[in-house]
Amino acid sequence: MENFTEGRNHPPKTFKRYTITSALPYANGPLHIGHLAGVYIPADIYARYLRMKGRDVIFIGGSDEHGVPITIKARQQGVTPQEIVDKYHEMIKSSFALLGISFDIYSRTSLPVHHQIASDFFLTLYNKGEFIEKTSQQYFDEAAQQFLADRYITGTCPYCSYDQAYGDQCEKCGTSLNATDLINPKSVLSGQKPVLKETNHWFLPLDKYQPWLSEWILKGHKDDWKPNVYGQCKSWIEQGLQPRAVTRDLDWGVKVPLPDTERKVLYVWFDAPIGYISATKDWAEQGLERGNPADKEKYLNWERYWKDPETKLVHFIGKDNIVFHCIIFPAMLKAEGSYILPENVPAFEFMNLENDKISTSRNWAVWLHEYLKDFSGKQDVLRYVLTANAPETKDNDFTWKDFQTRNNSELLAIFGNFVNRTMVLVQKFYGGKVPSPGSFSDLDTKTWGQIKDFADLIGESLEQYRFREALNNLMDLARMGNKYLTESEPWKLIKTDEERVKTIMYVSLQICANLAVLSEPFLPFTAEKIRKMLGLPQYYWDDARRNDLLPAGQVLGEPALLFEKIEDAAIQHEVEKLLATKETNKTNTLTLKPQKGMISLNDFSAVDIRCGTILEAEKVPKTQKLLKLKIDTGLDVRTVVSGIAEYFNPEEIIGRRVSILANLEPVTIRGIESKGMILMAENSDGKLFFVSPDDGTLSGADIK
Ligand code: B3M
Ligand code: ZN
Repeated sequence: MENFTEGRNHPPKTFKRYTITSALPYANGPLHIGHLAGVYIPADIYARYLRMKGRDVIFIGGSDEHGVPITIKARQQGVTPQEIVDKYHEMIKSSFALLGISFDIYSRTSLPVHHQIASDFFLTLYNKGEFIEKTSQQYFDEAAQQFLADRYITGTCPYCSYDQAYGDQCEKCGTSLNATDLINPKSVLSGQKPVLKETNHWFLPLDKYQPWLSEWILKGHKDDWKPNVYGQCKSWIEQGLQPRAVTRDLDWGVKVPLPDTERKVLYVWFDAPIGYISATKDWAEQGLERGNPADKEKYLNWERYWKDPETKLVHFIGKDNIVFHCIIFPAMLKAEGSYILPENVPAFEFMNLENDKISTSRNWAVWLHEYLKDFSGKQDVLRYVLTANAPETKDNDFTWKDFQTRNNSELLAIFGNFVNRTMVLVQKFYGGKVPSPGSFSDLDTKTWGQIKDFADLIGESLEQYRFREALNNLMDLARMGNKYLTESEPWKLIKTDEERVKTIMYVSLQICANLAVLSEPFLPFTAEKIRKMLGLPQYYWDDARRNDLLPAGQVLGEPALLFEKIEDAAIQHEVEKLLATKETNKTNTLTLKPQKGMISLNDFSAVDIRCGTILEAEKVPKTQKLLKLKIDTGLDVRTVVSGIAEYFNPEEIIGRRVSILANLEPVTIRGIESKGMILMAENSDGKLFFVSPDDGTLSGADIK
């Protein structure tokens, strides 16, 4: 085991093992590229790299199956929360596997092992007197007979006036809120204004941990945590920390393990991070049952991954989760007393899509399961593009055009092209057998000398969580290979200097072998393809410090293409999908007008609305909007002038069923007497729709 430094002012620290966690996605929807770019791909690269360094690593993932996001989704779809989490857990888990995310365990928080561990954790803190119990007034929906936790309540943010802020957070300005801070609070369940009702909850007094957090983060991690992470923590701590409720009045979640707490559960942000611990136990239990017997000792001592100070704990998360992983969870671990703390929390910023924020509700996303269908076999292309363009230090943008360019002009033209040229030439010249090198030229010596620097170069970037830089360094190795081939021109020399060509091809093959080793964390599927072609074993990372991975005389497999060109048509297809989403969203967003004042039933019964049928329709000359309609109202056939010409062609609407306000006083429009009005529904963008009675109704039937 070797030492390495993280950050300038820290002494080199050696760790015996690594616990790498990645945020547990809510099992309430499929995964999209934002999740991947910001959390799972970097975490996977890091874990794969450390494993190749021969370190003892556990890489943890799992579904977050509690909390209001789940119950709201269940309600929207009219199914139980359990059905929601079952559906999405399976879907998420299998997409991760297909993308090659190499979790040691992908667990879920609805498992009994998690309920047990979370509940024990709560009890330990409770018994140590680490909580304060408080009675407070909380919003309650009388119609639904339910307290309104977190996202069950929306209203106007008191800080930025955003009118869709949640009861726990404003997603516009990022401020964390209490439901009682909201202006004009509204229940998501009934749409009504909720009432305040007394309830009691347990709070973790974060204020008590303020001095310690200040010391640990602001002094201890000033140099090794990313500036975006450190900055957020600093601002939280400087604002002053408040006690935070760790329980909720809800029916879905880990039950509060205390008497008389019937409809209370642990707050999802209390139980979810404990999910990392229970996932580790889940891993150990499964390992003992059907894992490698040689690892028995590791499984039995699974707690070392959480309690041994020689373990390095790293949380991969998106920036919206920083406070939970840097402040609240560490305070919980500290309060419990027997756990280690995260060494680093390399949070990423957000990935946007075609210049717009990714949004599940607006369906503005590239969904992983759809990508895997549309671009089957191209997992590494997505891994590559999302790493090359990772939102490491600022928000970034994914565009399909960039995706295509990076595939065609980088992966294919640089990486793939080099390996392919080498393989094809070796096949042609030597029937696929690695030649023995002759004496080295200056160019050979220089290239040979450079090959072995890449392992350390890329490794150092990865140890510092600089994934873009690391990937770029890897591509430099392929660039170097191309340059070497181009300058050496073996295809010309083969006619004049066969000995020299052997050396050139030998050196080129060694570069391919190094690429196979060093690309593994980033492009695991490609690395495996190259390994197969070259007949290489699974090397360790540091083997790539050697430049003679491939022995002379070894027989290679058939050359196969590593990457394919992505054609315009495939990109066009994706762009059109997004355009269609944009169109749907335009018509789907309705700005609601407030309800009008009350009328009596008497007022309403004065209104005579009938079912009618359009018999004739023609444009009113010299107007844009008006159609002259002949309507069969059942009572008579009459003329109505209607302002719908922008949305309907006269020919198309003949025979349409309509609702007509029959007893409206006639008016003369453009010299035509119009008797009545056709009822239309109007979207926010002014688009009109007929209010059509069912086909079974007869013209003249009353609408009341
Ligand atoms: N499920 C929130 C999120 O997906 C949450 C992460 C939990 S990590 C312990 O952003
Ligand atoms: Zn706000």
